[in-house]
Amino acid sequence: MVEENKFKLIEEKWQKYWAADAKAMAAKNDSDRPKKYILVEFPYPSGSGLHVGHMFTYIGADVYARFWRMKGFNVLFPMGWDAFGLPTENYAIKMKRKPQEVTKENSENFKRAMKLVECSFDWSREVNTTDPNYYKWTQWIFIQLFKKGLAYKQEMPINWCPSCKIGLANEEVLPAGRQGLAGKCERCGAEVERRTISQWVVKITDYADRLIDGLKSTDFIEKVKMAQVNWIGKSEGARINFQLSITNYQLKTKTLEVFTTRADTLFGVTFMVISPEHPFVDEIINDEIKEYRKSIRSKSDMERAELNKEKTGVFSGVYVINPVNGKEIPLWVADYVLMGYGTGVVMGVPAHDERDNAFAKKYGLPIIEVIDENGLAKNSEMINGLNKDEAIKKMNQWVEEKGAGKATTAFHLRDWIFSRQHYWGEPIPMINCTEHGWVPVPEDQLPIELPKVEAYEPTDDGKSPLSKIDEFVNTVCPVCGKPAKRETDTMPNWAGSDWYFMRYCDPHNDTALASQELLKKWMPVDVYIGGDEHNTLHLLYSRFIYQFLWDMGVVPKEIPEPYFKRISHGVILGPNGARMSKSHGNVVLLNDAVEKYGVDVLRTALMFMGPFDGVMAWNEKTVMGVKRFLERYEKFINSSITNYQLKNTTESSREVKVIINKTIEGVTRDIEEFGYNTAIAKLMEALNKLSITNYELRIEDIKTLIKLIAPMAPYMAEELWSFDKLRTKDDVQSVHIAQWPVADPKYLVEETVTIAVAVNGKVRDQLSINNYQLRIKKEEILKQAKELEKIKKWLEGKEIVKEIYISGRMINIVVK
Ligand code: ANZ
Repeated sequence: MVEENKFKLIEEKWQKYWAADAKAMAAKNDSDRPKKYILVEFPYPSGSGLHVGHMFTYIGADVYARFWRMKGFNVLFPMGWDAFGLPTENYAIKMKRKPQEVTKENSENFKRAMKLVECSFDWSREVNTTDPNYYKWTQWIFIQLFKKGLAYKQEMPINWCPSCKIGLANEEVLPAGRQGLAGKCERCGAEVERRTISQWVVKITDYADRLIDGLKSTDFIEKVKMAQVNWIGKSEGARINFQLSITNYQLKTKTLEVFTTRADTLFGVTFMVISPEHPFVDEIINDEIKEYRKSIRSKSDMERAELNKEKTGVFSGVYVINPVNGKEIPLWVADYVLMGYGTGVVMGVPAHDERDNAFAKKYGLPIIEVIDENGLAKNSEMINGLNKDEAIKKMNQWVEEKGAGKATTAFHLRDWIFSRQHYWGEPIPMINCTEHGWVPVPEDQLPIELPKVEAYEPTDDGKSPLSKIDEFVNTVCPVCGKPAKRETDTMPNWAGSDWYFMRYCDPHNDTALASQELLKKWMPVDVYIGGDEHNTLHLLYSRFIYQFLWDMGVVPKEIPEPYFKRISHGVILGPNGARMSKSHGNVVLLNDAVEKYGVDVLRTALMFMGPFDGVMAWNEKTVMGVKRFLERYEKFINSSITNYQLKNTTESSREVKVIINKTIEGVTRDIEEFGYNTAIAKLMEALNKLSITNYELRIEDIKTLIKLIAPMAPYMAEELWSFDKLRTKDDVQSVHIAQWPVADPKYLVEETVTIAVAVNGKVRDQLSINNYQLRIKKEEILKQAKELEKIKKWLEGKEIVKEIYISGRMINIVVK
């Protein structure tokens, strides 16, 4: 495999062989082996040239899938295309082409690339969200949401990007804290405006608690759980009523309700703030407030909520009464209070809340402290001297007893704006009848296909381009048969990816999104590999849709959550350390890399560059190092095979057995935990040890070495595996379905490891333990260290303040 062309020959040979035998890799619906559903986020097939970074994640997932297949599992490892969305639409408009064609081209391109690097996806289950047979079910799900009252149409202020001509979800507007970018469109960087349009909204907030609780039964990495919990943002607090002062008797409204998490600060309230969009503001509107409303129209929620932004507001002319002390306080209208959270009204506690403080200072409002330096309540009558939690509890009780309020929870999670005024998305399957209002398309008429048209540019008036197509718009009401109009909005990008993992279980079903039986067979996804950028929205939306379908009985009762484990993959940067992209001029094109190094080297090198969840720069040196390693590995196995022929009666020595079994043990453990870089390092180490000493290998050990490298370097492994000399009659044809080796414990007990034991940084003794004891608990190792005679002496009469253990190397006990 040293010479390039030999490489190519090997690749071609096995490509043909594997293509003919693709079934061996495919998931089997009727196998009784244990199943393993390995899911990697399906890509948005963009049109830009594919580079090595694009393939990093898929290769990493593929190593995992190959490994579990060899471990005897019935592995479901599918792939598809999340192909609706703006980038394709924008690109198609620019190139004056049809998005359908562009999508087809791009996904074929991606598929070719994935095949090129030998990702062993089960292509018989490929899905494409833009295929009418697929989005029929995306539309069906929407209708079920509507029927259960979880989808409704509402006039909403939305973020409007004047350049993309699209409504953006809050999360698609760049957040505060990004200097100069806050409030701009995530995709094009244009300044986002506020507009009010009638939109479909999905009530994900009904599931807020479930989405938090459900996490308990999953094994997501902690960072992902936290991201979900924070996004949902559950806040325990209270709603408290403030009466309008008697001087406002002419107004219809008599009380205003605030949401607060700090009822304990009620005595420190010196003003009240209402969101400019609050309906009450209409009752008291005057020129000044009108002017103020106008001035904030283009601000995004993120900008308004930002802590260190200059606060603005106007006095409303109205006063309210603080229920705890009967004091009259002024009501202000200010945009730092958002209509979408809590009640849209806030009690201003300038002594203890940062934003209220800035506001009070600017407008000369009084500041009253109600918490002392020890965090205890003061100036607050019935709760004086209590700590925060006690004070909140007692005050909430007091408020409830007086009928002035109620303890409640608020969520930061917002309902999900489900309308886009764009062409390239799933049509929302609803019909508007003047008599019957919104009526869903009868299910037997699904899918409502996106009409194939010449012009689909978004329009300035904010209407979907579909609204210009009369044949699409005009229809009849399913209830009364009279003329009616179709909804022309399309679904957001997230719709198709909400349930694709279910479709993979049963991709060709045309009577259901997937059968119960096959969902039961394959769900939940055992491991879901994805990018950090999808830890909030995609993961929440798809968990919500799954939970909703679970409630409807569409998915099996015994599987309440869709994903068991979720892990994040890393990113490959360009050689200069910047994100690999055309605009940075640092791309390593996939085709070039494959041409230059071959697939095995590319795969193994990518996996060796760093931890699978890390951020690492492409490094030519690493690639060359890995290339040399694979060449040596192959050569070593080749010569071992030759030796074996000469001395086929010899047993491997105990030394060889120890090396081999330790390697099996380590590589297996590492791959299970996505530690590909360390698994490869262990193979390198094994090769070094075995080759320096000229040990002779028995046939089983040779096979083991081939199997251990197979997930990373599939071609080389297959080529070596195919040597006639190695074969016995019950060997399977392909190494990729051969049985993964299992370490024999009798060879694992070896070597002593010495750990330096220090007290206050000075080494005082050593602890000798067996290397397999290294896997015992840290506490046990520390205990043994503290029992060493010399160490005991140093610890006598001292208090241990800290114990540091650097695995396998050093212990430091800090005493005083
Ligand atoms: C008085 C107070 C005193 C507050 C204090 C905080 C600290 P989380 O934790 O995020 O739930 N708030 C309530 N509704 C709001 C809205 N619509 N827009 C902006 N701010 C709003 O935050 C809850 C706190 O945020 C509430 O508790 C309220 O201010 C404010 F020392 O009430 B607090």
